Amino acid sequence: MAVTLEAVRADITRLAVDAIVNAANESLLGGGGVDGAIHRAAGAGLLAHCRTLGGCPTGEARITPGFGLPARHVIHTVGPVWRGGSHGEADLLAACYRNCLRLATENGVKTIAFPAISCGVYGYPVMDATRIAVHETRAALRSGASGIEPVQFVCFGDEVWNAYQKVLSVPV
Ligand code: AR6
Repeated sequence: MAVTLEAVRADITRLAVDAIVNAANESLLGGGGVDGAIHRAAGAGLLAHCRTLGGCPTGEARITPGFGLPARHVIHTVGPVWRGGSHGEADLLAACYRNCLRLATENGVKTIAFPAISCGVYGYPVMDATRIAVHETRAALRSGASGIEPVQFVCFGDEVWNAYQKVLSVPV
């Protein structure tokens, strides 16, 4: 059975789902964009916990509690910085989605929300990133065994929203 993928316009820090995904950097110690918003909303406990993790390489993911957030968990992943496309960016971005969904499954997460990883400061072309997000998510959850349902793609701004409208409307 195909998993439901939804594009939503929201501030990810407000969503009461089992897990929200953070587009972090390798330090896991916070930053700007969605990372800054998540740390501000979660409170100091999240940063203290992240300090114990020793960072996270690009393409991988780590899970923490949500602390002051409505979400129970935060899954932190580090997207690639866009450097023209010939530096393994697509494989690394795909690995982010796969590793987040693997951690979600291992931790009993049933509802999850992703931001547009790498589409802000890291400069990934939005349409390409959106195709990867949707393709990898469908592939990872195809068997239905994870029980994850639904997956929300949180769109902050018109460019990301329009890209998800286009990509999700293509029949599979
Ligand atoms: N809710 C949902 N999406 C958001 C929110 C929010 N509250 N705020 C921003 N976005 P970015 P990256 C969108 O730059 O490109 C940080 O400094 C934003 O509009 O947050 O992966 C980290 O520490 C964009 O579409 O992440 C890293 O150093 C998307 O989230 C670096 O930025 C991702 O934009 C990571 O860069």
